[in-house]
Amino acid sequence: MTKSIIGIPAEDRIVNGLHRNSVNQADVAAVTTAGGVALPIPTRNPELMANYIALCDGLMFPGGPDIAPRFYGEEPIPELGDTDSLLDESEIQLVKLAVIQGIPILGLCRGMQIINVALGGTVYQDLNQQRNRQTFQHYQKAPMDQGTHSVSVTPETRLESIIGSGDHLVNSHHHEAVKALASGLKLSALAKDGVIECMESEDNDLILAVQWHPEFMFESNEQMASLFRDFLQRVDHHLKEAADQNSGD
Ligand SMILES: [Mn+2]
Repeated sequence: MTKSIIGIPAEDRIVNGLHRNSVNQADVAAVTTAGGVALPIPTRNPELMANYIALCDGLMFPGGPDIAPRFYGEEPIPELGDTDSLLDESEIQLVKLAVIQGIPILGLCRGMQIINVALGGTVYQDLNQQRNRQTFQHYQKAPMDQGTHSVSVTPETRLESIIGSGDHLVNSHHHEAVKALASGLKLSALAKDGVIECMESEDNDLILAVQWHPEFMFESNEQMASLFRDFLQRVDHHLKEAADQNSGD
């Protein structure tokens, strides 16, 4: 049976002195367990993203380095971590193309932030430095397959239909976070300190993104696994719609 192809932008990592296009196996395993196949997308050539996206049925934006603040109109503060403009530019291109082409998106951690920036939103460069209210620990010291802080799911959201209402325990490995949501996106979960932990499309099923890392929890946590199954269902739904449109011509 044909399987949906999920593009995953690859980070540039230097291993033994060589640049490698790197994708975490946890991201690949999350996609394949949910029934798709994973396609790493090299990110050194942002101008080629239209060519790569033509090979993909869906896009998953993974965790990774900080985002260069120039992409949302700010100067870097001292607390900003590693950034890579080519990764940023490539992912921003992919998000914009996906929205135009109606290709479903799942964002994880940095992935959520870059989706928001691509669509005109902003992020905190450093939660502890830039947020003028109590901020809980979002860079956990616990193992990544264990949840450490809770998130409250917003009623009547797609997230609620996937993982259920109320509070859920999630892992957390970020010092940046979404600040102002881009237009077209709505809030779907908050941490108890008010940090935005999930966002989704306002008017369709194209975008869902979480600030945590379900790819490190899905093997032992059914709700986290269901985030990836829902993503593959959104991809299937889009493919069926596109096929119906073509056969109607
Ligand atoms: Mn968090």
